[in-house]
Amino acid sequence: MRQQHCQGCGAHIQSSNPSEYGYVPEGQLNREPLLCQRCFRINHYGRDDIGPVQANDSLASIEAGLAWCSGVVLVVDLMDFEASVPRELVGMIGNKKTILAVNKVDLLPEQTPLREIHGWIAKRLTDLAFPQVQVNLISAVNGHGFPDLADEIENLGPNVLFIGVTNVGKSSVLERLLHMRIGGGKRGIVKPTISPYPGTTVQVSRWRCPGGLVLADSPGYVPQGRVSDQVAAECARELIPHRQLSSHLYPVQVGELIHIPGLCGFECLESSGSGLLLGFTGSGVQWQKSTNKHLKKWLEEYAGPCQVKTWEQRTIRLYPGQDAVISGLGWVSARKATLLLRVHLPQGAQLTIRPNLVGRKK
Ligand SMILES: Nc1nc2c(ncn2[C@@H]2O[C@H](COP(=O)(O)OP(=O)(O)OP(=O)(O)O)[C@@H](O)[C@H]2O)c(=O)[nH]1
Ligand SMILES: [Mg+2]
Repeated sequence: MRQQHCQGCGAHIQSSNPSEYGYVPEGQLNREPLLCQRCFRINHYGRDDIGPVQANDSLASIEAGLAWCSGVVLVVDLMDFEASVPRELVGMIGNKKTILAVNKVDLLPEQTPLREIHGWIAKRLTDLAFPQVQVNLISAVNGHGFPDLADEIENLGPNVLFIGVTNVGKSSVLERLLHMRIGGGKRGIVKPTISPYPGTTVQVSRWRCPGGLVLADSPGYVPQGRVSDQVAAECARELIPHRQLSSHLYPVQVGELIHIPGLCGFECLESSGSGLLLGFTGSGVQWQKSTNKHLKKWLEEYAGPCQVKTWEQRTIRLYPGQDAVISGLGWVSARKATLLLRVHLPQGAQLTIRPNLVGRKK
């Protein structure tokens, strides 16, 4: 018998275990198209009863997808760019024809010129020794950049795989394309399952489009060092950016602290002048200012839902016009003075220093 797959998440269909992926009660197996119980519940109640796909399983599925496809759309999240382009994943793509679709540009502050963001991405890709690829800035929420993306996809050959780390919006991008001319217009009620939780898509799922084109969704590659992956689901929901980026400007002096309660802190050890730190967030958490006298209270004794248990400290020098990014959490940007900062962050979190994403570029 031919193996059946859930249209929403790609999982193999089974009727024996409701607490595993792909469960459909026996009486409903002849429905067309098939949607598993987990996808049904995510779509209707916003609840994932089984949880994220495991890293090893998603890796095996991504490898199978890469062996099948003629070209790749690598979807990345502009709000977490560094975690979105892991070396291993880029290595796996190898020489396949690739488009880099930089998603979630709707979260940028309105006055940000996209021309500057293009330049910033080109520079980041060079710094990260990333191969030269076509870059498209898009938003699956408001449709920005989709006509151009659809045109570029036509150059990738007949089998196109959407690939990327978890939660960057692969399924959302695919869904929007399926509604466009390239996807043959509206595809009925079953669509790729989208959720705010990382690890929703389970296996490669293929969508046949006019002219023989096949677009395929894939499970997310699980990156290392993203704080939102290391915390409980209710906390991850708080941390993942979902609204337009906002920034708060804090003058900082030696002995002062910019922090997100219970999650991270940037303590000022030295300053070359009257320094400023801009704290960026587009999520449910907020930056605050305090002094290092209260560091323990705000970081270690804070009892919010996201309390970190094991801490790590790093000392960095941050120059004006640079961001210090904690993957899956947020970033601070230095202005006016060079600051020596002691960073308190969750153990294993990725800390990156980069040219500033938002604000005037050199
Ligand atoms: N603001 C904003 N949110 C987006 C955009 N695209 C996707 N999202 C949101 O990002 C979250 C993840 O979207 P998915 O499409 O499920 O992401 P995915 O990459 O398929 O995730 P996995 O299957 O878990 O790997 C959802 O809450 C989406 O609504 C976008 O362009 N802008
Ligand atoms: Mg998905």
